[in-house]
Amino acid sequence: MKSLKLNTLFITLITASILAVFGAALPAQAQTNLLVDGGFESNPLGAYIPTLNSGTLGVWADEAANITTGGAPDSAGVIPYLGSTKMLRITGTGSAWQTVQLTDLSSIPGGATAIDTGLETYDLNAFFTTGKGATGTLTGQVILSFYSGPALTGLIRTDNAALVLDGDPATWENIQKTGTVPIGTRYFLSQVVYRDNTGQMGTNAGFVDAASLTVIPEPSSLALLGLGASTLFLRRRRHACA
Ligand SMILES: [Ca+2]
Ligand SMILES: [Ca+2]
Repeated sequence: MKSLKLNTLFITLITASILAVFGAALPAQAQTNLLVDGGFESNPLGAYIPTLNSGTLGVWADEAANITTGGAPDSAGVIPYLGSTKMLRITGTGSAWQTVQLTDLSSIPGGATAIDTGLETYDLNAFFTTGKGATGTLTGQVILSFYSGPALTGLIRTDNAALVLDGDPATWENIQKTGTVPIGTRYFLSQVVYRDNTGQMGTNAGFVDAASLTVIPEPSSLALLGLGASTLFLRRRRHACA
């Protein structure tokens, strides 16, 4: 029994060492976007969906937001950052509006295991721009909340990053937040938020495109590295026994 515990400890240490050395070096282009329709190309928005609702799983839930291909006066000069047809337009009569999406890690093979190593980091990313004719101070924001339970229960932590936009509809500003994923996380709530300082955004519409949430190392990479460490260990054991 003692030997088994030592073996497990040894494998864990080797896996952790390999991850520490190679985990951060995984190429960015290999990462999978955990957000469904991060480019707002196909998701049929248009109706308000309560934002703090577990029904947002794998789908964007909008608060005063809709997808547009143009046509509205404020979308003139705004070319989608990603794709050719659609982007998210945020407008309304309040001071801050958003769309949110919930990601269930149990739907990702090995997702929970990877996070509970304590070595996983995230990258939440989106591009924002103001609409034509927007006035005042206009801000974009990305927010990521970590939950241990379903239906937004067990909040562990919330991270966010914000940027004052440049007021030019023709340019997209990138807002990015990175950090560690807390151990015990089972659900991510990703939010993209647009706000102004007037309290009434009607003519101050903003646009969001190319939202992505990625984690490093990916669960599949972790599983492969863990398998490699185990194989290495077993080979060493065989040599030692021979
Ligand atoms: Ca798009
Ligand atoms: Ca801009």
